[in-house]
Amino acid sequence: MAENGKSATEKVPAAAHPLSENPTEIASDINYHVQFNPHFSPFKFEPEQAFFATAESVRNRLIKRWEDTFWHFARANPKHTYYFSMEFLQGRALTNAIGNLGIENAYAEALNKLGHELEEIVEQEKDAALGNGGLGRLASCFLDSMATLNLPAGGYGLRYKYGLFKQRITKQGQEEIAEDWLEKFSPWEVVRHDLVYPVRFFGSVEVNPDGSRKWVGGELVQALAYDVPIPGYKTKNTISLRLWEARARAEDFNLFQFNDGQYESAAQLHSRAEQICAVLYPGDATEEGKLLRLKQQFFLCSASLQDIISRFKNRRGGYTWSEFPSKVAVQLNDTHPTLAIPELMRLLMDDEGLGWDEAWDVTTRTIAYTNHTVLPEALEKWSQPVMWKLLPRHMEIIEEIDKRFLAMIKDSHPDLEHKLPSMRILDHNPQKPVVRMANLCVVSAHTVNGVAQLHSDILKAELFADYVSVWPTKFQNKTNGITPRRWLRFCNPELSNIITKWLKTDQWVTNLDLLSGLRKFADDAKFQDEWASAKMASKHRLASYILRVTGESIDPNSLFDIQVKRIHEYKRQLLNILGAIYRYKKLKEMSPEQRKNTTSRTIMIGGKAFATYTNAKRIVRLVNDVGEVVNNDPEVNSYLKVVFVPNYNVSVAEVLIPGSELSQHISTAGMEASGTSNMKFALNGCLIIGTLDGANVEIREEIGEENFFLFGARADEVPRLRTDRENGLFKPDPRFEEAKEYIRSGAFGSYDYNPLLDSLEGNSGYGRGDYFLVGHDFPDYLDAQARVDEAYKDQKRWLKMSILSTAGCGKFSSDRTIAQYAKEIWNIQECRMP
Ligand code: NBG
Repeated sequence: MAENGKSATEKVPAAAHPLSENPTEIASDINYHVQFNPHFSPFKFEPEQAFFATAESVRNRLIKRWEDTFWHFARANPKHTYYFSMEFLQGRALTNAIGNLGIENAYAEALNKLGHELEEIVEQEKDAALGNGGLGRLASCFLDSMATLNLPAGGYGLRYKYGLFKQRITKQGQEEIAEDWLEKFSPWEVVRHDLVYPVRFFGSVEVNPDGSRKWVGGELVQALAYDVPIPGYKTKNTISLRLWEARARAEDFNLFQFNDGQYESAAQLHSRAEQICAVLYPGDATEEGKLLRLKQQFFLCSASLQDIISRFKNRRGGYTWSEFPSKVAVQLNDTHPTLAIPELMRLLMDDEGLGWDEAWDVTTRTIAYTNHTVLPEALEKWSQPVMWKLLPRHMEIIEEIDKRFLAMIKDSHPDLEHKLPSMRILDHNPQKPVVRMANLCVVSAHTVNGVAQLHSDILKAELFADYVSVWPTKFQNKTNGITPRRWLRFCNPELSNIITKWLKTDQWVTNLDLLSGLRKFADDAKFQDEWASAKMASKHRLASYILRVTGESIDPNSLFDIQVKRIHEYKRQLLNILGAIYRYKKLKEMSPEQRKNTTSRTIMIGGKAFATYTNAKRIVRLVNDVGEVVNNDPEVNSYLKVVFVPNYNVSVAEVLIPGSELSQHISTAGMEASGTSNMKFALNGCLIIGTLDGANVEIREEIGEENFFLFGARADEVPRLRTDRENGLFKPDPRFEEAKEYIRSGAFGSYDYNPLLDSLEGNSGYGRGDYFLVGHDFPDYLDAQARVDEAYKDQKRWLKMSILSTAGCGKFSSDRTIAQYAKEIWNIQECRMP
């Protein structure tokens, strides 16, 4: 691989062997990997062995294209975007890879010849869960779109040994278990021993005789690159997700101590290096935890920038630094990679000898920032003393940026001077001096964007309002999107086939707007029939999955109602479960005859709670406790089931979403920046019950308000409702009181849910006094759910709404989002492989 360090004019090596699409040849290729590239006994060919051999055979195809793409980019030398993200939630790769390469059928046939079913082999793969939720999955959807749109672009992240934990549900609720996705190995990554960079921590700053400064001493680790090839759909372009792993150097292993029997201290630097990429989001309640997280962030930024700079310097025809921003765009996925700003400044000034002004000009024209949240606890603030200790040179640079920002405001925006305490980067609060990472991003990035229109409006009107008059054109919106490949074409083949058949083209897979062509069939009885049977097939698949993982049997004829996402009070799973409790209580009060007139429902809730987030964990337990009672109550369990879906992740979503009929996106308005699962559900013909929050607003606009079950306070009403509450003006609806009382009565076991219920009481305070307005929205929510029940009784109408949901989702393709980033923020053009 010559992408780095070698000139692009060197000869492109020829492919070692032809990449056949003939099933017989593919089968022999798979066999070849079993025999000559064995990771197991070559005499075994169980599904697991078959998966690894199949994946390696697919990987070889990807590698060929990936090498060719890099050569092509190197020769064409276009501007390149690098997406910096602490999270990539890739999920499984096999179906996606053969799907994007258009060789699913050939592989299915080849595996058949070898006595295996593709469906079963695919299930062997562990999810690469190097992320938490929407932000990480968005990054992965973006990579798919960048490749598919033939953009010179790629991602930089960390190769965590343990990604997001595995969630096990016990009688006590959630238990976290380390998930070793690399237990065997990952067949998709290419280790790059040619790409190794030193990364420093701690140490001190030295002043050179000429006055320039230099960061010295401290602790050095090495960043080693692993490349994951990312194939585009129906294009040869295959880009890279480059993940860094931290390693200590051999010379840091103290052989003397080891031979002296001091094994632990001999390997101390090694184990400290290993900690860096050990886990995604290590707990940060302790000082050590905070330091480790900061180390992770800096490690990502430093290694990636050194790599970018080395590539820039090695490009054809030499370089001048002022050209850097016309060759390189860096996108910061939230504030986690903010240290890229002072690190780029440091590399340019201290290593490359640029002056402040020149370095600042290059940095600010290179870096752009996406904000993904307005929640105060998610806006990162790092302690100044910790930063001084870990990154002394960067703190000097941040101080200078802050100083120059203050001077600029005083000089050219004196009207804003009184706002400086909250606008500046450094908060010198003597109790807790911090660096405000979002402010550093806003001051330094050339563009700042939100992720849905409402969210971007809120950024301009509230969070970043004071900066708007300083930089009126800096703020943009880029409504999120999802890849139609993974989230419809591959996860829902039944529905995809019908769409292709009726649209008479499969072009919708790369031009999602074409789905609007389905509108004209929304009332067509034949089309509705086919639509309904595709949905039913997916519901059956989902029901068998639920049976397998929970032991609960659910009825595919009931309405499948799903809420899956990280468990958080603002996402209001509590509203959902209180609604379920109320429904259960009413069913209990009905006569058997009355029950027969109700709409049977299966409510599924899934998601992980952060290990130290106590109320979120109580919510998980409550859902399970409610399920335990409801599902075992013979009087009502043919009308209602409540199921907690354990260990929600990307591949579980691929089963749940196609089988869903109603999904809940019910956050307190103004708090969910965008949401992206709402788009996935709607794309798969699932109706939404939701608030006017995040991207719900735009989804409702696109699919038509009559096809969306809306309820709840609007974002602009929320502050007043909170004040009313503080002033004791809130009068709870009796149904809300009834549902809470039912829990208190012990109907769902003896666990003490008072701390959770107390969060819904009282008058004020974040997380208390019902900050998330569950009580306010509850009656409206129940009414909306009643409208759902009615609508479901009329299946023709429901199907029409379902079709119109899918038909209206064109806008939510991540291809559209990425095309907008490319044009409006990055200024990059497609660079397609011939
Ligand atoms: C999340 C938001 C979601 C949004 C995703 C992707 C963070 C910090 N933010 O609403 O909560 O859809 O980002 O933009 O994870």
